[in-house]
Amino acid sequence: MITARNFPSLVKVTHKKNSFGIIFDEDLESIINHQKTDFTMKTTYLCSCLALLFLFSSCSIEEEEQTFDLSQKLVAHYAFDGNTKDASNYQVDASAEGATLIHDRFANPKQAYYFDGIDDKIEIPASEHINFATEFTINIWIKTDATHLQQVLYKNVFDEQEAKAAYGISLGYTPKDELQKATNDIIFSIAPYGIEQELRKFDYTEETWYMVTCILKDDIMYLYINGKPAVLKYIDGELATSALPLILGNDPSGKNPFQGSIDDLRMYSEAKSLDFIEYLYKQ
Ligand SMILES: [Ca+2]
Repeated sequence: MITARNFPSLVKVTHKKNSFGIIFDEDLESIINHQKTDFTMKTTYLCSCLALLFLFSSCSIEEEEQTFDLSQKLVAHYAFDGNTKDASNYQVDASAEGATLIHDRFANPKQAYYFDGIDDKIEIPASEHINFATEFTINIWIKTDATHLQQVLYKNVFDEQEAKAAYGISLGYTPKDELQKATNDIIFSIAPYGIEQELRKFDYTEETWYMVTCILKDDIMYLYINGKPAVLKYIDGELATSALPLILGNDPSGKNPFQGSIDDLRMYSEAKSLDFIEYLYKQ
């Protein structure tokens, strides 16, 4: 249920978690320090967002379970139930290169894909429907048994030399430290105008399934883990995506292979609500 408490005290910098596990880390502090000129505008905008959230909250039905149409604005859906077919209306089938079928989070055999952490990947052909510019929801289930840097999902920017994901999901390290150490981060990144922006949730547990939800809307990135809000961040700019395929399990360098299981990738051309994400988590 959305309440204003889901994203509390956004204009304050705090490292405490609330009951939903939200972390306001140095990213937010950095934004505040570096964007003083538009801070007032952002704060005003933020207040508007919170007011809207509260409004939606007060209008929601709290006692009854809501149901949602999971196909609404669905532009890609890889259920990985025995194959790499796209179950959305667009039918842009993917291809597995080395990745093999494995049991899913319900222990059903051959209902997800396993990546060996060496060279396995799945490629999704470039499609206009996943060339998001300003708004999307990406939902994916992952389980890993490693802590090193791993790329889960990567959609490249037009300029290949920049080698930054227009949007991506990765795991496991602190890239801005000279000494890269395992921090078991779940990382949602985008690169509007080639400037990399990241959201992180710390301390995933190995050999555990997680539902990771990444949303971009109105210049705000949102990261949800297991149907709960984890962290959000203001960014500026539109994404520029390329005609290159979307890669699962590595990045174009081939140097950051994912080791573990991936299942049920859904991509929506709109930002989904918290209620929707909670509903999806229960499926
Ligand atoms: Ca599956």
